[in-house]
Amino acid sequence: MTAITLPTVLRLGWLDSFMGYVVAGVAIAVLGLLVVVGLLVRVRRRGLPPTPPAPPPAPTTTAPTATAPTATAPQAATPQVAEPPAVAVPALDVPAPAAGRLVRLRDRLARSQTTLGRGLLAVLSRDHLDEASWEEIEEALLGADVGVGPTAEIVGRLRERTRVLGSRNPGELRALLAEELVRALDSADRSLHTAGHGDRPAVVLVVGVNGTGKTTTVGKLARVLVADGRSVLLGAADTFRAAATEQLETWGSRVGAQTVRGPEGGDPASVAFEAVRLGIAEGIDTVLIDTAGRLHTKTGLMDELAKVKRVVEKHGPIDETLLVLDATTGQNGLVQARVFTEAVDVTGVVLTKLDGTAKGGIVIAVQRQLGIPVKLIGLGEGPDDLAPFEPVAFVDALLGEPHPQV
Ligand SMILES: Nc1nc2c(ncn2[C@@H]2O[C@H](COP(=O)(O)OP(=O)(O)OP(=O)(O)O)[C@@H](O)[C@H]2O)c(=O)[nH]1
Ligand SMILES: [Mg+2]
Repeated sequence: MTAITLPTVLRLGWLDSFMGYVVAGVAIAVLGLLVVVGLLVRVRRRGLPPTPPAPPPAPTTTAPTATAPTATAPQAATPQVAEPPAVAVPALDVPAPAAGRLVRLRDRLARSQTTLGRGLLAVLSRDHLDEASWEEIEEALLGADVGVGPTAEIVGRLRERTRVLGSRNPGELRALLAEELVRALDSADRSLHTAGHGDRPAVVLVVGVNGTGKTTTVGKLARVLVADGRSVLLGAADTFRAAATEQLETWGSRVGAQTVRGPEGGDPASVAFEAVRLGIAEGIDTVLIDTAGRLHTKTGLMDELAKVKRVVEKHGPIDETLLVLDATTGQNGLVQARVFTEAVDVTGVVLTKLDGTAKGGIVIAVQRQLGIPVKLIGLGEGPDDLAPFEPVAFVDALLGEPHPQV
């Protein structure tokens, strides 16, 4: 037990005042610390980029050259880049891979199957194939838009082979027919040149008359490329309609691709040029350029496209020029196609709307009459309804029922 003596009391008094000093000291230290922390936070804030300003109000003017102004906006005539919005980024789509799409989408060719597949197989399965039967087969092929030359060739070979083989088994006949249709489509290089060149992106120019599906195809193709791990930039060189640019931007934003746009009525070639320039600067893999399908005059459109091509090629050669044809327009599409092939070097055809026609045979006519390979086919309005064209799978879908081997 400790006795409380005078010296102890004196010592406690000293201790009290000492504790007072300690408390005061600690309070001052804490205060000082708070001031220092406050100052540090302010200095750090100054070093960080400013928080994004509130988006500028939507322009209310309807003047063709007035695009949404920003602090660093170039002149109205200069193409602008629409990036996916910085704030509240919507979840990006995850497109389906392109491989095997034709097989997955084969039922979209159902209408073609009815005309061509079932009709042909019914005739071919008859006990006796007389002259009238062969004429029916010819008519079925012509009716499916296969075209006069290829039809004569296919029927000629089929006649000869069935005669030699004496074949009447439906499975064998189907296989023979499939072989001849595939043969009519084969021997073309269908590879799509979309891989970048290291120092610059691959450039794909998409052309065709209005309404054939160019913008939709550019959007779908962007998805295919993104699904394959490529970076993609879109050029909205259809400055004929403002809505065309928005349509393209919507496709791009769904997969995180930027769109370079110009003012409505502006120079399509300068938009295309700027798109490729930005593609080079940003190390993009593939630049896809959408064009107008209509101008005031037809010759004007061809001149414009030739100019787009010339101007873009200042950056380097165009890798692919895809002509989009609407399969439902049948042989008319072939007439249009010739006009385009004269203006720009078409390297491949995209045949759209094959889901909406019984004339799937147009694929054969396009390739044989134009001498240009069909590289992609459109089988619907959905975002992933674009398939690489594969003759065997296509013919298989066209003929309907499965068969042992082609
Ligand atoms: N059924 C079907 N519709 C398609 C296909 N491809 C495109 N379309 C539709 O065709 C219409 C026209 O497509 P766009 O891509 O705007 O055609 P465009 O060639 O860009 O037209 P312009 O810009 O006016 O020259 C749209 O309604 C598309 O959804 C397809 O493969 N199948
Ligand atoms: Mg368009």
